[in-house]
Amino acid sequence: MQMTLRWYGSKHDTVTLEQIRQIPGVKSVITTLYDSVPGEAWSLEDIRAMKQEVEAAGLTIAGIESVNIHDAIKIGSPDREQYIENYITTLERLGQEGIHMVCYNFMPVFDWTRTELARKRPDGSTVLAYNQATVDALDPEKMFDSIAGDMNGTVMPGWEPERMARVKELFALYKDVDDEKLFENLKYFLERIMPTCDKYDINMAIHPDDPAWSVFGLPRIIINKDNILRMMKMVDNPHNGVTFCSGSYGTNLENNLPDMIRSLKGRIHFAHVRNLKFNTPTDFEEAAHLSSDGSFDMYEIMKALYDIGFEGPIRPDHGRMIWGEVAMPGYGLYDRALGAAYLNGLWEAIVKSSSK
Ligand code: DNO
Repeated sequence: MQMTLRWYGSKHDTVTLEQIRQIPGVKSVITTLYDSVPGEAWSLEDIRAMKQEVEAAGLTIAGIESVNIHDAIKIGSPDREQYIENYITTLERLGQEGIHMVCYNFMPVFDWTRTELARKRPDGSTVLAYNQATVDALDPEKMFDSIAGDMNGTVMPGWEPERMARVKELFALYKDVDDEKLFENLKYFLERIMPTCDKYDINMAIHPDDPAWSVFGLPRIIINKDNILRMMKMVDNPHNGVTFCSGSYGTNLENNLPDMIRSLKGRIHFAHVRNLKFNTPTDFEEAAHLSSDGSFDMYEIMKALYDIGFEGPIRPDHGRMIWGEVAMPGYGLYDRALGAAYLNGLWEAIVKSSSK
């Protein structure tokens, strides 16, 4: 595996490439053109500038998170053709620039959903948290406003204010889209882009829905082993793969994470590894990466990745906000650096003990 850190670009991130470079074992970042609008083709100049900036700091780009999918593609409206063409152009340009992994999601309206961005834990750190009863009582149009105050002045991915201003309109667009339709539209999209992925050796890595169930009555399909295996089979090409995100699949305690990883051998192109602490099955908060701080066995997760021969990029996922840092919730430097060091330690131990 290749340890990386997510970086939002010098315009948006409080963390610098110079800081990332000093985290032991991190030689690459996962980044994106954060100002790009879903549906637009990325320009070669912008991709090159992003690459040059990262490389000038002594790092490389291990992949893109995300090239976002325009709603027309998810909904399956006639104008999706143009957006798919644009997506293909972006993939071609990324491939030409030597970038071979693209993370994306197929979630309607909301990307990830949390009810709190700064819940205080007993150690004084603050973390993102989710409570189902709060979601059930909330008007989806108010979701953004209810958490916006805790964003520390940053623009959170998937929660861009322009997009949130259109929530009502977006809900209306998805009114005839159920799980089956969403699967169908995903299949259509993947079949169209696979020839380009084959040509440029681009691994597509779908991110799970977070949380891994329907919120606000919207369809959500990338939620469990059955559905993800269905997706792998419906477009049976190794370039059609997965971002294995432990913190997203893990929101549903019925998902057996190591078993899911083993069932996806050869199709995991990217891993997000983080821990959650469940207070009840419908109330959880994000914990430190260390197994004993949360509810997951991180050794078993890393061991399963090792056992399937995972060689792709991995990143510590959301960190707690600690040591007074003010950053995008989940994406500060300190706790993610601790996470990277811990995951690297687990990996070294697994590699060494397996070769004895
Ligand atoms: C949240 C992230 C997601 C993820 C997208 C992928 O922290 O894990 O926003 O990047 O769903 O497209």
